[in-house]
Amino acid sequence: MNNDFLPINEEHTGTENNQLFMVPMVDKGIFEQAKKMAGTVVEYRELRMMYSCAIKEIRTKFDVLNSEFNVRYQRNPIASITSRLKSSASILEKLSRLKVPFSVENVNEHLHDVAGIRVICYYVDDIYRLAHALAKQDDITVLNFKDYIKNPKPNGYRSYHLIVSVPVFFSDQTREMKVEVQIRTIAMDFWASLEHQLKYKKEVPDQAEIVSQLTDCATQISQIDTQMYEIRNRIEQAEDEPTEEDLLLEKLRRIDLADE
Ligand code: 0O2
Repeated sequence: MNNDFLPINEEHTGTENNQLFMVPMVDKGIFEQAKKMAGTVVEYRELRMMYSCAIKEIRTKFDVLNSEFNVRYQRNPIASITSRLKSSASILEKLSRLKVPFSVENVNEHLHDVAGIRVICYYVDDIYRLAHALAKQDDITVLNFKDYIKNPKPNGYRSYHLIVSVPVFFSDQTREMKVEVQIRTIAMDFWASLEHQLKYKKEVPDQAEIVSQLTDCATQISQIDTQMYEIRNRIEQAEDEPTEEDLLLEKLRRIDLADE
């Protein structure tokens, strides 16, 4: 172990919610910043609460879009939504990487991914539809976006990323809060989750070869996404003319859906 590194805790890996995690190791600089963080605990907790509320705002927007698409187009574009608040250790690590000292102001100013939400879609076209629908909402400001679907990372990573700002209304103030939104298909998410795990499994032998294989898998997954999209379009186009009974049942189904 590098002597410059001090563990916050004992160094170990383990499982939490069935996911591999590593307790982060911090250098002496970060250790001092951690003490500073602990000193501003009330202010810092309040900031985390605000980010947590911003996640709720964005999540609700996607829930609404999902319900609307269901009623209008008879299918859900969203398979699932997950969210996370960046851990304090990761915040310190990232600030240190940016060579910015810890302060509540610096977290707000320099970090764009304290609040993160991940939207998993079935089909690629739904990713763009949802991103566009979110971006054009009056209270949303798009600060940045990255299209890793049209321009995948060299390792094959594909996803659509947006950094948005959303107003959150508190009892005594309104705050514009930044949220990182990642939108990807189930297939893209499957790949990204495995690749992420691999990064932390330092003991995996022949890592370079595995990384190269993963890049091949990413290409295959991209082809599967395209094929599934084409199959869906063909099925939708080939659908029979509905009978009167079908139309009536569909009407009833839509009435029920509007309640959800
Ligand atoms: P976590 O724990 O998921 O939040 P930055 O965010 O500034 O560090 P960058 O390159 O400007 O880096 O942001 P980018 O490219 O938008 O990537 C941010 C997030 O996308 C990452 O967050 C990952 O969640 C995901 N991501 C990006 N590249 C990859 C990749 O190659 N593989 C996988 N599995 N995920 C990726 P964090 O902060 O790394 O982690």
